[in-house]
Amino acid sequence: MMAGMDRRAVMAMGLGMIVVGCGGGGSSSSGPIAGGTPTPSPTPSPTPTPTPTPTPSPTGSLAAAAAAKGLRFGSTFAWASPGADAGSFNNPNYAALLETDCNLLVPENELKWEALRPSASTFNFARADEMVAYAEARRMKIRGHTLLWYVGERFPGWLRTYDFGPNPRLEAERLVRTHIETVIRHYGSRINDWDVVNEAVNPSTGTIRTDNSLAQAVGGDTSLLDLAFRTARTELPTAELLYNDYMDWGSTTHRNGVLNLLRGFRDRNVPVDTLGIQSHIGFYSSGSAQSIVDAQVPAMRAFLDEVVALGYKLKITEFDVNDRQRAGSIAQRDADAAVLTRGWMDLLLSYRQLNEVLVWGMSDRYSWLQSFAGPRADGTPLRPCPYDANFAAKPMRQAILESLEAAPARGG
Ligand code: 9MR
Repeated sequence: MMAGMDRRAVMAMGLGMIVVGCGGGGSSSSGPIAGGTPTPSPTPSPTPTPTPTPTPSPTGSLAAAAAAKGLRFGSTFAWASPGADAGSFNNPNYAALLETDCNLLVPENELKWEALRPSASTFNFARADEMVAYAEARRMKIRGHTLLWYVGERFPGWLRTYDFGPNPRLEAERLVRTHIETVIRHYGSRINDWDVVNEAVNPSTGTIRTDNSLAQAVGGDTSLLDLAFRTARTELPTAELLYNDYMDWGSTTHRNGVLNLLRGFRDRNVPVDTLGIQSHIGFYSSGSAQSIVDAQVPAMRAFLDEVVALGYKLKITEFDVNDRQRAGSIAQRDADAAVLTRGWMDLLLSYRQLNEVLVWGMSDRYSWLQSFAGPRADGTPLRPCPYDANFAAKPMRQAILESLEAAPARGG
């Protein structure tokens, strides 16, 4: 089986079946959802605050290295109450990583419909507000994720079974417009960078997803996506508006589908500025890490060339490396992951249209991948992030640093 097939299957499965973020990620505000059946969020039992571990001083700062090239570097973080063991600003170990390396943060779950909108008519911003305030107090930029995640399993329960009434199209438009206006008006230009639409393309077919209640209410066309971007632009004329998806390496059908969507946005004059490249890369075939990079880069480069030719900017929005299927010692896995990281970053950073690099978590301890699709065969935890589960810098962090240092400067 092709590497890309493996990956598509894994991602489609994961996003369609069970995605349970670990630590603060999934458990803080959006619970697991299995096969479209709403299940209540598990309430995590309180865990003691980890004893602060002396973290080996990493070289430099990723944010500083990025800034030297006119870029930003950042990470996701999650809401958790003080004392909880989570990838949160309330966890001093985790906050130290954010404050060392990031000048850009994105809430992992707390700005999603599932977290913000407990019912059609109510909104709850409490957790997201705390996170935005934390970032602002440290002069970090915050980006918003996401105003419309077009995957039914990711809708709040009420929306999955919603009665759209006699005119479903009008009601779907009203729900989406109300959501975007309410959220954007709440933050105003404090959040001026939004993943407006997330994952609207079916990776297996390359066509727009039709298997969610909103899509069905409008008959499966792209009108709600266009409406989402137009509403966001009206509310925030200067914002950077993204279409965000995981058409990463090995997924030709998905990439072609995203290209079609991006062309359609241009044809219809839909205000989309940037393609968010999630970058959940990993080991989906065997061979040396460098041979995996070499096999994947040409197709990804051809894709990116087409995206920028359409006038889009780029961001890496959710980088991590899935090493679930990679055999070997921990040292070898880390070295291999660093090779993948360097190959991916070098390719993406070679595009001056790319202005931000975000990882989907700083520490292995809280990565969503720890609970995604089961454990590794050898029972060891995955190592997808720049820092290990004890907050020590890994070769991946060094690879990101070196790639930022080697990147061409933007804006010159
Ligand atoms: O990491 C997130 C995890 O904690 C949540 O449970 C899950 C569902 O809300 O979403 C995860 O983040 C996803 C992101 O929002 C969109 N791209 C894929 C990410 C990993 O599934």
